[in-house]
Amino acid sequence: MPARKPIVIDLKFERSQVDAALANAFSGWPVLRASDPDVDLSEARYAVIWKPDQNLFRRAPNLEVLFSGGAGVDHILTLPDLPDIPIVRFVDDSLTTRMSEWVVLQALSHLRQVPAYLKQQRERQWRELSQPEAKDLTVGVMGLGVLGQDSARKLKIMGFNVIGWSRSRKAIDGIETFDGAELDAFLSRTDMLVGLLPLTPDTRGIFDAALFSRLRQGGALARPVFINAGRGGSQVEADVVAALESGVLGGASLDVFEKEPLPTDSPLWRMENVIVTPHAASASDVRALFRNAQAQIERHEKGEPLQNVVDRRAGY
Ligand code: NDP
Ligand code: OXD
Repeated sequence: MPARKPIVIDLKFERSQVDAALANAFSGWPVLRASDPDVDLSEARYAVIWKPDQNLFRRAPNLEVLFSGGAGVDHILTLPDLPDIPIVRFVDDSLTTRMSEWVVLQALSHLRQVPAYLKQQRERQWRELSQPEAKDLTVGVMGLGVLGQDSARKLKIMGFNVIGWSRSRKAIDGIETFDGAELDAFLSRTDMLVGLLPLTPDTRGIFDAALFSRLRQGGALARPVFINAGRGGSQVEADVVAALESGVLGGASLDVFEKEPLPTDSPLWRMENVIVTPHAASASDVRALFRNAQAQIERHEKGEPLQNVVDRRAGY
């Protein structure tokens, strides 16, 4: 068997998590830690990375494949000195399932007025609020990739009327879909907007005042709700705040932000109809990440094609 090529790990995840996962990963493969400044990375052929050090590619000039520590690759595509080699996204059932849990949780929270009931609870107020059924609302999912499609299906199971929008039209049972050119038609039908888009030059700032003003007003919740777990760079936060203040939006759930952590002086922290989570909708399971990378490395070594390779021109 040919000698196994070194794999370098540069993941800005919690160290104990990475250590625990590494203890049982990549059996038989030499693993190097980029966090050790003295280790020689010149022989490394594979890298598993999430927000790596700026000098990684200078230290490891002979890489053949990069594995993203997450589904999103915007943090990789903007790295200086990025080598022209395949980049593999992280696609994993558990990541997908947990994202759908978060999306369904947020949709139901707004449907069932959870922020308003929590406020009433703190004020010891016993008052029933109007609560439409899921079927009375249309949830529009922007981004029908691995995560968007699973979320759309699970929203549908909960009874929502679900529609979806993506660059190229998708065929999904029971879900009406729109392509990139049909954004207006999609938005005008949407009462709850779910963002599961990657951050690319085309999607940067896409969730802005102009877009919010095209969402359907007067639906079962009276005003549209914005739910975003894609990337914060896709939303114009000043416009989100203004739309919530003016009533163009009736509520929001945000997991991602233009700047993370969300600055303590952001008005979003204090808005009663806003649910903030700290980029935690669906964290990568490091053990699954390593299993996935090893399986793909073994495919690559056998001359089989890599899976989930990023299209650099499209940016995701
Ligand atoms: P995919 O690459 O599988 O899907 C991306 C989807 O977005 C595709 O449907 C694609 O269209 C669509 N899209 C991309 N650009 C455009 C555009 N300009 N106009 C219209 N549609 C567009 O990604 P995933 O579903 O796996 O992940 C989506 C994103 O979720 C990640 O990039 C990441 O940013 C985020 N994420 C967030 C997490 C969190 O915890 N908050 C966790 C994991 C991921 P098409 O189908 O035509 O290619
Ligand atoms: C991802 C993320 O892209 O966690 O996987 O944001």
